[in-house]
Amino acid sequence: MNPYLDISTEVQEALAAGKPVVALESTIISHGMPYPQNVETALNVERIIRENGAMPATIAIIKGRLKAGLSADEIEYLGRKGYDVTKASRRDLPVLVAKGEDGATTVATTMIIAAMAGIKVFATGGVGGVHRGAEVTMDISADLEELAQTPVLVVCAGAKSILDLGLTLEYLETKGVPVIGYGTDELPAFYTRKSGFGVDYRLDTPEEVAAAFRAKLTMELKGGMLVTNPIPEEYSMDPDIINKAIDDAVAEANAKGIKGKQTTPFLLAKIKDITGGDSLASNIRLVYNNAKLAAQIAARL
Ligand code: PSU
Ligand code: MN
Repeated sequence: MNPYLDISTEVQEALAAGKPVVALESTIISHGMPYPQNVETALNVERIIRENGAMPATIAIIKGRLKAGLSADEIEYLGRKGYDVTKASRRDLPVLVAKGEDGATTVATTMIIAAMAGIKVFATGGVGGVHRGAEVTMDISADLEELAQTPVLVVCAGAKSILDLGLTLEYLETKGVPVIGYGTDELPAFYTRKSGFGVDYRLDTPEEVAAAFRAKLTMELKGGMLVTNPIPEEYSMDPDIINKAIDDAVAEANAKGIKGKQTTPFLLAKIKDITGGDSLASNIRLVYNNAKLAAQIAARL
């Protein structure tokens, strides 16, 4: 086993017994939501995964250790510490580990640590992608490169239009990452069920998704799979309101010269401010919805 990796006892036992396990990220805890909703959501997500017959493994870096499976105290610690925990993508791992620091894992890093631990399914809210204006800034999330090379299935609610959704799909196509619409032909846009962009394949049951990913693993095709699960209708937002909030947030980020790893957290926080917390409520609901689907897929894999 990787000498930097700690797998919690219950996650180890589940893996050894061949039981379904679902990985969860921690950037969403430290950077994606305010305290205390972040901790409450993270604990609820774990409960939902258990209720659906799988073992949750929240992933983070704590004092330089790569953790698969956190205690409630560790989740509380990351949630309280918030932005003071370094947002850790692939390039951040070596220095954080060597210095014994904490890191909140993005989709990319969560995939890396999940793969090290032998976990194949991961649930989150939104993935990183190709940012608007990337043809000049080259701001393309390391999440996409990870999906291209690490064999973990990621369940998300599509991508927010803080990204250029068309370019994000093109990039995933180039990298050979299947983009699945769960019960939909259209890429969901996180807060809304529709984006105007088509997915590669529509699959309607956890069995079908598990079968497709199993085929990918068996063929030893490099990389993961992106399952996009639309937010439940009752929690979805008015597209005009949310798109206006996103446009305003992107304009402010550009005016302030926000760059690099700050961009995504800045935009997420702005959107929450502009919509007065409605987007946070939707965000929480879609994460629960993804956790449930990921547990169902993991159970059939
Ligand atoms: N998009 C969201 N919510 C999030 C993130 C992205 O809608 O919480 C987080 C995830 O952890 C994702 C990361 O992996 O931001 C991507 O950051 P960047 O764009 O800097 O790669
Ligand atoms: Mn970026």
